Amino acid sequence: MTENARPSRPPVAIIMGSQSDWATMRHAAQTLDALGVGYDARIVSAHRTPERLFAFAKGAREEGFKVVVAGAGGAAHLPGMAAALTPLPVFGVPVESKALSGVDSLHSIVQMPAGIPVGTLAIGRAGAINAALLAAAVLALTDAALAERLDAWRARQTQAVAERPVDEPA
Ligand code: RP5
Repeated sequence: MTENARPSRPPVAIIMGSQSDWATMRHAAQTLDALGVGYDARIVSAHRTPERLFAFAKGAREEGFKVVVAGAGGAAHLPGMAAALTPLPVFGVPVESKALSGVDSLHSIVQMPAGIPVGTLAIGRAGAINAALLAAAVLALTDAALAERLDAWRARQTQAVAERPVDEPA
């Protein structure tokens, strides 16, 4: 297969520990959609599917991914284990857990030992959106058209902020 005939591979892998994480992680996907950045979203559980995690993370660079966005909740070992197994940048999203509101997820992801970094975002939707924005910013370093789309996205966000608050329906 020639280089041109090869189907284009998405640069971002969005992985999550469970189907239940998708309600949060879909915000990362939607943000990448808005920026025209390709992604592949997969369920990869560090605990329930460890072999799948190893296969994914060890092969992620060869698959053509450039950045990994990893969301998990509770005993959230997925981002850290993925970071241990791939040289790609990993952004971790702590999913809000029922029992401890995501503080458990945050602590599980953020306290990595020196040498294996995970760029850890906020708990929940904000973290998912910002992980996608960081992934896009990394890709934009070598993609001028994406850099322009990212600038435009931020400009639209700025323009959307009203100068004064209004009463909202209760
Ligand atoms: C974690 O356990 C997942 O990332 C998810 O946030 C949490 C609960 O998973 P389910 O029991 O809803 O599948 O591994």
